[in-house]
Amino acid sequence: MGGIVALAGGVGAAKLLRGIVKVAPEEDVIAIVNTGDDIELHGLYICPDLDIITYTLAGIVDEVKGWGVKDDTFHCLEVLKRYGYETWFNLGDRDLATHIYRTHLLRMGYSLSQVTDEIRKALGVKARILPMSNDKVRTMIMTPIGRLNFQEYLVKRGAKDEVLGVEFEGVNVAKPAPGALEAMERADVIIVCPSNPIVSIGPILAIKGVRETLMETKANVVAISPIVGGAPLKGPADKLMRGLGLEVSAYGVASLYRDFIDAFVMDSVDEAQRKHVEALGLRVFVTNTVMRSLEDSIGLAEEILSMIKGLKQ
Ligand code: FO1
Repeated sequence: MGGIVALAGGVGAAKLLRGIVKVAPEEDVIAIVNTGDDIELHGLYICPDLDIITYTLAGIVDEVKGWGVKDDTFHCLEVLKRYGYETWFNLGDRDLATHIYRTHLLRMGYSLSQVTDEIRKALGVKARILPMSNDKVRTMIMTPIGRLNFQEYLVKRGAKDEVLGVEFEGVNVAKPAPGALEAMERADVIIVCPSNPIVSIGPILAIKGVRETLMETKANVVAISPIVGGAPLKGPADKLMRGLGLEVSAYGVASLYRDFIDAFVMDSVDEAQRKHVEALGLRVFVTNTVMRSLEDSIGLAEEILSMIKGLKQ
C-alpha cells in the first residue's frame, strides 16, 4: 500500500486533509506542502502553510480564521509594536512558540523537513508533513508598485495591487524535500488539494522533478477545484489567475493541471462546465466541494477516495 499523497497549500488543503485522515489511516497520509509563502519576521522563520496543516491536523487551529492557534493571545506582538517592529502579520503567543522552536532547530543545523517532523510529532499528528523543499523558495508578486513578498502582497497590502506577474525566487536551484518524489512514485492516490493553483500548488509543481514524477506515477492523480462558481472560496486566486491571463473558473484550474491529473473534482454549481473539462481528456466528478464543517470534509474525502478507485489501476 503506497498510501495517499496530498499536494497542499493552506486553509483549503487543511480542511480536506482533516477529512482524509478520518476516512483513511492517518499514518498512510503524506502532505507535501508549499513553502513559497514562508517569511522571516522578528528574526523568526515562519512557514504559514506548514503550520496551517499541522495545527489543523493537531486539532488546535483557530477554526474561524483557518490559521494560527485557537484561543491565542497577542501580548508578545503588542510589546514588539512598542519596540517599533512592524506588526501587520498577526503572530499569536502560542504560534510564536512554534516559530521560536523552528528557528532554533534550523540554526542548530536541522533541515526544514526534520524540524517539520519534530513539530508534527510533538503536536501528536500521525500524518507525515513534508515541506516541498528544504531550500529557500519565495513567491514574489510583481505589481505596479514593485516586487512584493507574497505575505506583503496578501496581508500587509490586502491583495489590492494589480498582479503583473508571479515569480518563485530560488525555485530553479531548489531540490524536492527528501522522500517527496519517492512518496509520489509509491502512492496509490495523489490528491491536488483545493488550494490556490498559482501560489500554493504552483510553487510545488515548479520544483525540479515534481511535474515529471506526477506525469509518470502509477498513482491515480486527482485535483479538486478551489474555484467555485467563478470565485475562490478564500484568498486571491481570482486576482492572481486574472493577472496571469487565465480564465477564473474550474475549467481554468483543470487546464493548468491537465498534463498530470487523471480526474478533476468540481462543485455542483459548476456542472455546466463538465463537458468543457471532459474535453481536456479528464474524468470529471461533480459534487459539493464546499467544506464548512468537519462532516463536509469527511464527506468530500470519502467521495474523492471512492470516485478514484480503479481509475488507472
Ligand atoms: N493571514 C492574514 O490574512 N493575516 C495575518 O495576519 C496572518 C497571520 C498569520 C500568522 C501565521 C500563519 O501561519 C498564517 C497567517 N496568516 C495570516 C495566513 C497566511 O498569510 C495565508 O493564509 C497563507 O500564507 C496562504 O496559504
